[in-house]
Amino acid sequence: MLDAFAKVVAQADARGEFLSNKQIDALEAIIKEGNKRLDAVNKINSNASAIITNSARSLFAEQPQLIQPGGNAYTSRRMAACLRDMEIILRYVSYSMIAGDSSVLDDRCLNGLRETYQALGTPGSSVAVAVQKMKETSISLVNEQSGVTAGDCSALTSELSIYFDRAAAAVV
Ligand code: PEB
Repeated sequence: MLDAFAKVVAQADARGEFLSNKQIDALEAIIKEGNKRLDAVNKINSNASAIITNSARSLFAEQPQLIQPGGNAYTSRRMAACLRDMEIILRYVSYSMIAGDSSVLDDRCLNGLRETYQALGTPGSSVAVAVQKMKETSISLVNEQSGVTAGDCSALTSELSIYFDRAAAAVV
């Protein structure tokens, strides 16, 4: 598991080089936007259950076959597993966001997930839709300016998008 700083150190060390100016500039940007990053993660964490339940509700409205007999989320046990999976994915996205690096998401959540879903008969493409819905909700929450100092969050929201997109692409 790496964060943005450990990542460039590992890359530079593999080549036996000092950090490049470009690498230092990227780290400087992370430091400068540090408070915004914390606000963004805080916003996701404190709204996690709403992000999950609203996204799940919207998925099941679009794909009602999932919750009908024979559907992969049919029975409350499977529904609970589905909501839990969404929570796990959102949690690892939030870890990546605080770390500024996707390795924690890749290594501890997405690695082998497609194969797990294939074995379970869980439709990965539907999981990907749920992840995209969590992405949209999370980004609009991060862009809300209430309760935080107003500022430009475009770099942070595009980074956040990348983590959700990685999760969605890993399950289809
Ligand atoms: C991944 N999900 C499920 C299982 C595992 C995971 C390992 C099997 C064991 C269990 O049921 O607990 N676990 C999960 C994860 C990590 C992990 C991400 C990462 C570290 O350790 N079904 C749907 C929807 C979707 C869904 C499309 C969006 O119809 C999910 C939610 N996952 C789902 C369901 C099950 C499951 C298991 C319904 C139960 C399937 C079953 O038992 O038949």
